Parts: sequence; structure tokens; C-alpha cells
Amino acid sequence: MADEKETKEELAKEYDASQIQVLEGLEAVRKRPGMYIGSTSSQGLHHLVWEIIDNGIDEALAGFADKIDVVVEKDNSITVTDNGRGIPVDVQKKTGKSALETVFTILHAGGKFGGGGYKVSGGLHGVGASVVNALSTELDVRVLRNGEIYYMDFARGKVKTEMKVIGDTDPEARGTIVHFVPDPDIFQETTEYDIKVLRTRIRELAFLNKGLRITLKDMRPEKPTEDDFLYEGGIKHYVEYLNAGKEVIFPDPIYVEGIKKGITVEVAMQYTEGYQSKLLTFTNNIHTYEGGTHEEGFKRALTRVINDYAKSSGILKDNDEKLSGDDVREGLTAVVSVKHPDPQFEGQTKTKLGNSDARTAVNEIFSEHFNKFLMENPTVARQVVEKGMLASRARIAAKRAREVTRKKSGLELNNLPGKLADNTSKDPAISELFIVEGDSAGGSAKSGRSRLTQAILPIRGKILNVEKATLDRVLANEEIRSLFTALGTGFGEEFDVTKANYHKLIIMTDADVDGAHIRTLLLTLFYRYMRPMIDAGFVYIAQPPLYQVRQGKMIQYIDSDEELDEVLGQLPPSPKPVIQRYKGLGEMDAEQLWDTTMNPDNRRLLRVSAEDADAASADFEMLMGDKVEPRRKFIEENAVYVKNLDI
Ligand code: TTJ
Repeated sequence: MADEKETKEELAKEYDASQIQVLEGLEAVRKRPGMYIGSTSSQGLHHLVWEIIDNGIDEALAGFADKIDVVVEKDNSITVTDNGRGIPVDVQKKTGKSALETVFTILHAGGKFGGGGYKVSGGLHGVGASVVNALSTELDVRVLRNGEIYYMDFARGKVKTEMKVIGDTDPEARGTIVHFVPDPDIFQETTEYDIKVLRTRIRELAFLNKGLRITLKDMRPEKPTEDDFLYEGGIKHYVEYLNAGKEVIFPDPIYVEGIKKGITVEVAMQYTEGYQSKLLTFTNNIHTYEGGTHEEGFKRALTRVINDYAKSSGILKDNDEKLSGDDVREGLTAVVSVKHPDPQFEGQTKTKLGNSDARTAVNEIFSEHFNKFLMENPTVARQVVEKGMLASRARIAAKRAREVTRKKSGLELNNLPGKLADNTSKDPAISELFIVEGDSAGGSAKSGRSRLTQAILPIRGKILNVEKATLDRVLANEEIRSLFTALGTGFGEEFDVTKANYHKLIIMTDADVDGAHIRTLLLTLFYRYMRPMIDAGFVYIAQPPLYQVRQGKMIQYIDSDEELDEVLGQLPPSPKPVIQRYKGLGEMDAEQLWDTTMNPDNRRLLRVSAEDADAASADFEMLMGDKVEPRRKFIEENAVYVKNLDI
């Protein structure tokens, strides 16, 4: 039944044509790498690893693999191994190529070989192994299948060694080993892998895929490190991990799993004694930062089920106000993970799920299980409802307080706090607000500043720890009120970053432990109540120096003891240099403060970024939360943490 077309000549022509396509395809990837991996920064570099790991995870989700090993080699190349079926090596008649070659050379050829199962990756992920190949100076792959070891390698996407058998192996042995060297011509910023970034995401992948074991080895340090992640409980353990160090109202997180219309739904949740809520949602292992339908389904179900239970059990009386979504989420830590065969990603960063069937699936599956859980656990159920009612009362009280204070001396523009030394420009784009620790530093800052662009708000002592305070207490706090008033953004639901009077909010605290503590408290406040300011890139940390070295007319400012040694070592022996150590900002006069910390021409500001804020938030909770022991341990282990906060 030979197809007429399938003469040798025709085949050869087709082969040539497909060859040309391949080269053009991968050339396009090298020309515009950003289109395929987001960027060529460190983030893009790490993206290569996610692309390759995704393939192993797909094989695991299909039920054929349960282990993935990731190794960062000494030269910053990466090896990923799985124990799946191995990429098929048979040659397809039509192309004359093996599936293996196709996977690494044809753009968008994902793991859909042999049908069945689906690729879970979506969004930027899952663009495929061929993209990684195109962006690597070298990529070699070994497949263990049929008792043989198949080998093939490539250079910048082009076949270097055709597929061949290089040895045999135990017929039971199966798997795929991919090794690649990122191309420094593409990743010009850096080709160095950050083990922390790899570890965090790999841990997350292990949480999201229960029973899958993922190991991570870093061969670069003198003493290589190894992590081994395996969570039989999946996202239930994720919630435990997120709540580590916090007091919880029931010990075992609730875990729900189900499938509806081909959509797999998992939800894990647990209430803490705190007031903040943390809800992480994922679709096909991708963190959907912007939420979407699965998140909506969960929130609706949670609010409805708790209200229904509260009413039918008589805890909520007929004339009590219904609990709002915010009320029932106070203190909640939850992870929602769905696996969807055809996810539609929307939103600014394509991290918002759009499929409405996911809303229904999550809503129905979660409602049913959660309702049953409340029925079977009346003590916990009562605690959950009462927690929500407390939140509801605090919310209503806060609203009243806000209405009253707004009338009196509310958070209004024309009612600036007395301590604020405002700048003269009304243009937010050039206006900076320095939040300064202590009245004496505040005084120096006021006289030293550039009046046109720089406003000074001194704060005294430790500000309120918002991690441990209810909304009404936060709102009643003098320091916090003056900050919001000066900022002009409004508060809570009314917060509007476009109304900010300053596009730089600069924290200026001492370079000592107390200063670090105050900085952490302020960052916690911003993270919880001014998050859009962080997202907009408006929050900064000033860096006052530790020493001043003077020799004759030469003045130099120094940040660390090491730098001091270095500078002193390089100075000529006479005249004798004069070293001043600043114990605090208050010791600097106005001119020094301007020169070292405030002058835009030579100051160094650290910008607080959203991703870092997210990571730092976990640390804040550790530092600010209820439990003392983990905090002590954390501080011991991270004595220099705040100085090194990656911002
Ligand atoms: C597809 O269906 C037939 C049997 O083989 C299936 C497959 O593609 N398996 C597979 C691919 N397992 N592992 C991979 C793989 C693993 C890594 C680490 C990297 C890549 C590109 C693929």
C-alpha cells in the first residue's frame, strides 16, 4: 500500500525541506531568544532547566517515571535524568528522523509522542527541548531503552553526532539523560546557575507532584551539596511548609482531591492564628500569580460552605451579617492546584487562568469535600466559623473607625502629619519620601536634603508589627497613619497606587541591629498594606556607610570592615588617616548625610522588588510571627540577613 509519493526521490526532497525548516526554526530561536524563554537574563538561563525538567515531569504524570535528578555540573552545565520510558528512538518514515532527533530539533514538538496523556506545561513553559538545544553550545542526550544506550549530540541546535547505540544495558533500565551547556553568546549577563533559585522551584515542583522524587546536586562547591525532595502528601505538605513556625488552629491541613471533566483538582488548606491570608494557585505546575477561574471557584466555595454551615449550626444568628470572603480567609493558608488538558492563560503576565470549566470543577469538588469535613469535625468547624466572625467584627469596627477618623483628621492630603517636612515639587515622579529612624537623624535629613524633591518623615522607635495586629489596630497606629496620609494613596480596599505623592519611598535606618529590625517592620507593613508600591518599584532602602576615612583633604565612605582594611592597606602611611565609625545616622551632620546617603549622584539605593518581597515575606513571617524558637534559630543562622536581603 505504498503511497505514490513515497519514492526515494520524493522522500529525499521532503527530508531536505524539513531540514531547512529545522535550521530556520532554531535560527529564529537564536535570533530572538526572548520570544521563547522570556529573556536572556538569569531568569532565561534558569528557564532552560525548567524546560527540560518539564519533560521528565510529563512522563511522571503519565505514570511512567517517579524520579528526576538534576545536577549542576562544575562548569555550570546541567544534567537532567528521569527514569521514564525514554524518548522514542525509532525512525519515522516520513521524515527519516528519529523521534529523539525531532524532539530536539523541531520547534514546538512537545512530548505528545505516541498519543495519550497530555503535556501539563503551558504558558512560556513547554516550548520544548528544541529551544534549549538551540540556546546551548552543546547538548547531548542518552536514552536507555530496549536494553541499549542510544546517544546523540548537538551544537547550537545543529546535529553533531547522528543517533547511535553506544552500549547496552540491563533491559529493565529505562530513562532519559539530557546534558546541556548554555551558550554564553546568548546569556551574556550570566551563565551561572543560582542554586537557591533551582532549589526553590524544584521543591515547589516536588510539592505539586506528590510521590515524585526530585533530587538536586550542586557539584560546584568544594563540598558538593545535595537535596532530595519527595512529598507523599503533595500540596498538603506544601501548606505545612508555608505554615512552619506559625500557630495553627488544627494540626493536619485539609486536603481535597478530585477529577471533573478531565480537570484534576487539588486543594490543601489550614488556618493559622494570624490575620493574613496566603493563597497560592497553580495550573499545570505553573504558578498563576494573577489567579483566575480556579481561584474564583475556590473562594466562592469556601465563603458559601462556611456561611451555610455557620447558619445551619446556629453559630451565625439570623440578624448577624454574612461572613465576607475576606473574613473567611483571614489567617488562611491555602494551595490550589489544577491540571487542565487545555489551559488558557490570560492577564498581563499570562499567569491568570481563563477556563471557566476550572471554576466549576474547583467549586464543586472543593465544596463537597469541605462540607463533609465540617460535618465530621464540629470542633474545628466551630473554630473556623468563630475566626471568621471575629474578622467580620474587626472589619466592621475598622470601617466605622475609618469613617469617623476621616471626618475628623482622616487620611487626607490637606491634613499632612505635623512631623512631615514635605518637598516643594508637586510632581510625584521626582518626589522622594525618606522615612527616617529617629528625630535626630530626621533633623539632619531635613537640613541636608534637596528641598525640591526630598520629603522627610521621621519615625520614632519601633513601629507596630502588622503581622501580629488586627486591621483596626493597624489603622489606629499614629506612625502608620502619618505614613499613609503623607503618601496619599488611601488605605486597604481603597488603596490606589496612582495617587502616590512620591514615586520613591526610601527607608533610611541605622546600619545596626535595631535599624535592621525597624527596616523589617517597615517592609512588613509595605508588603502587607502597600504591596502595589512594591510592585510598581517605588520602595527603596538607603545605604548609609559604616565608616568615614579622612586623610588630608581626601574623604572616603566605607560600608564594611573588609572594605576598611582594604582601603587602609592602600593609603600612603602619612599623614595618619582619621577614621570615624558611624554608630547611627544621628551621628552624621546634615552635610555628611547628604553626601553619603541622600545625594542622588552618589548614593546607592536598593530597590525592593516584588519577587524578593514574596521570598522575604516568608522570612518576615519567621522574624515577626508568633513562635520564638524558629525566630531565634533564623536570626542565628542569618546574622547578616537584612544587610544581604537580595533587593
Ligand atoms: C513518550 O511516549 C512514548 C514513550 O516515551 C515517552 C517520552 O517522551 N518519554 C520521555 C521523554 N521520558 N523522558 C523524556 C524526557 C526527559 C528529559 C529529562 C528531557 C526530555 C527532553 C525528555
